[in-house]
Amino acid sequence: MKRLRLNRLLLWLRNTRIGFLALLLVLLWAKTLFGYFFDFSLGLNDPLQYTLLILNPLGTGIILLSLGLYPKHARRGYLLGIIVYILSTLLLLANVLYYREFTDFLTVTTILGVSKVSQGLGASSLSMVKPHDIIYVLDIVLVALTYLGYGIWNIWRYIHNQPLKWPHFGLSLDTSRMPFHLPQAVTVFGVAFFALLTATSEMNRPQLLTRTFDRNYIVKYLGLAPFTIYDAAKTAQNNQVRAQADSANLDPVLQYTRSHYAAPNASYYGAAKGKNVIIIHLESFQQFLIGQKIDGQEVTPFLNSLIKEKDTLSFNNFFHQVGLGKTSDAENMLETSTFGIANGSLFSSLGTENTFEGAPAILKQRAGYTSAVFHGGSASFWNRDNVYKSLGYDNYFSGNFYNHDEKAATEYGIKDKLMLAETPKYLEHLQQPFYTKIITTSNHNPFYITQADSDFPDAGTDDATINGYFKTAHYLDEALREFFDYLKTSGLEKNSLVMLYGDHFGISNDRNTTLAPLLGKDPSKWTAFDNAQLQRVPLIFHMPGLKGGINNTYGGEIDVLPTLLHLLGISSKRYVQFGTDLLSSQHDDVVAFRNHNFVTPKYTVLGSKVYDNTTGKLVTMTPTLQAVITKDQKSVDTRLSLSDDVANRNLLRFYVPLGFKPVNPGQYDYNQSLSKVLSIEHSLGSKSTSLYSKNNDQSTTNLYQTDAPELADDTQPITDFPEKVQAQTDSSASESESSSSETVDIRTKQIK
Ligand code: GP9
Ligand code: MN
Repeated sequence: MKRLRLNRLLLWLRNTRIGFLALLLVLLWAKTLFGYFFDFSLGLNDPLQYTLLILNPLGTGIILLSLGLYPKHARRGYLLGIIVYILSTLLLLANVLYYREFTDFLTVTTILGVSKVSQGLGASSLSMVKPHDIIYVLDIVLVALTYLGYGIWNIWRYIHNQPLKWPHFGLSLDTSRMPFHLPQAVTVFGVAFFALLTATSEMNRPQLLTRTFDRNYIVKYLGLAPFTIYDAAKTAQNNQVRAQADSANLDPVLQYTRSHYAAPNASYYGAAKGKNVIIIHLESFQQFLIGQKIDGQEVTPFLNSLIKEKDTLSFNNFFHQVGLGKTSDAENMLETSTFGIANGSLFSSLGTENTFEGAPAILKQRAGYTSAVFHGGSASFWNRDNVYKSLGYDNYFSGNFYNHDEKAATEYGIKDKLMLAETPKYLEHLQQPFYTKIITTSNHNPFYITQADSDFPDAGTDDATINGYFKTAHYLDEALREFFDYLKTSGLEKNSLVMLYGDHFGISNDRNTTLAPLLGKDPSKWTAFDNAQLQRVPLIFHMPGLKGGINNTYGGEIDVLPTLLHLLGISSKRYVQFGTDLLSSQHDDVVAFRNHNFVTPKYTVLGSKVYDNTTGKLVTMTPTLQAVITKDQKSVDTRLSLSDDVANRNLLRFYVPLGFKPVNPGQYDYNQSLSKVLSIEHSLGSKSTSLYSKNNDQSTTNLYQTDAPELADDTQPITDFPEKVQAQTDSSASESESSSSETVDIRTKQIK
């Protein structure tokens, strides 16, 4: 019985058009799953994600292959199916090769070779071919070879006047008429299946398509073909908006930013001239954590003591201004002093193609800074692997450069103590002065941490997210203490300006009433005003000799770049920046939120509601007050809409500030970041200013003390470079050997 059924199935696959297309679907599905599990690392976290991943090639496969059912002529239908199959296979294989080199998926601009940022699928990707890649193309190659063989044989037959013969692989051409509406029914089934998967994905990862966190995510949830189609649609849309813009659109922008400019404060201007800049991105870190106690224990004892130091300047009315792009919006504001976009993430949607006047480029060109980002997670999250090039970052040490093992990993990277402890082995080789950003990740929703990592008391609410938040924040605080200790012992502290900032909320508004009692507030009296006050995040500058204190100025992330540039003694006047120096007497203290709400030192304005900051109550409106609020709202609206224009229409391509050399993103290859810094260090010889060189070619990594439990058994050598990047030290050693008469083995110089 069973045998009979199997036979019937085989006959159906062989003898009907729909059966043949189904066979192609199964083959394509199998190949795609092979790619998903053996070539891509998609970071699967739960059974639902596995299920979605396994099913996602089917939805689009059915839709695309169903095209082969429509043509009346059978041959055309078969041919269409085969074309779809070959193109899908090629798309898969091209992505496999590209991914192997760049740990990222091919975008349409990369495929078309018009991207300024991404290297295309060039010769180097082809050199990444592995023996098992044959699996992707074996069937096509075998069929092609068989046809080639028959072709040659047929030439012989033709010469000898014999009739030609072609292979049929046991298939017979099904020329029967398609049953009524069958093609439509199959397509509709495919669409419904795809829609079901998309809706389930959206439940597992809300705002998947609006926020575009990571290309990895879209492939993981929806599949490779939908990602490519989605990317093509977004690219076309962006191109259309850009094509309509011209340099005249820039006039109102320049008019605004020039008149809005705030001159520096003489007592701070240049206070950190020539110093290294070390920015520490405190993930999801809100201001209320500072000074907060749980069960009588300080959540952030280190930061609490840091802000009391005489050479620490911190801000306690500093607000995050992010939208859907969260971390990436914060980074964008800090690096460019322009806002994120209204819908989605500017980094993800526009960061590859847009022109920026980014902090790393400004600092390199004005003051010779070397720049680098350190982040223990996937390089492509928030499209960072492309955007950092557009911003002019010289180096990007992402997850591949860190030793990950299961114990070290978090959803977004590796645990902060390990990540910070591993960073100096790269940091010490950067030429000084350097501009660096270290992105922490442990303090991220769902704020999960093991007992071994944090024995901080439980906050005791009935919300595990809130309880976890204090524990992960405490863990981050301990990690910071270890990092600062290293800065001191290695001598970096005295040459560096360290800046710490919280990127955005960790506790979302819907949880705030549960949080309220811990903050000494009555949950029944909690209002939208209170939510807005929790948009405060820390901003802390620390540098020996800096005039410290707690500053009450109202400001936000948009204001950081002009503040920082002025501390470094670099005027920000010539750049298109929407923020103003927080230390300037002309600073604009109307803080715009991304949704056009705003806060001033006196009022919090949420839509049509105006709250008094001192009472937290709605104000009684007077005509004079109304005039003030209307004026401020207008200024907020202008600022946001001009910034949106700059981003969406890519207006900075029309503006080159005095002396600014536009960044050429194509010049960076972040896979080579280690070999790059090592060979620069080596070729500079005694002129090298890296910490390593200044330390008589001795590594400082042994000075790093951490109590991370993962390192207690010392099985994980964090001072070693991970195998993947170890090869770079080999190649840069041989490069320097051939280019210099003095032969030095770089490996023995900097590995413990
Ligand atoms: C990932 C991390 C998290 O790299 O920056 O981003 P978020 O979810 O906070 O925007
Ligand atoms: Mn974040």
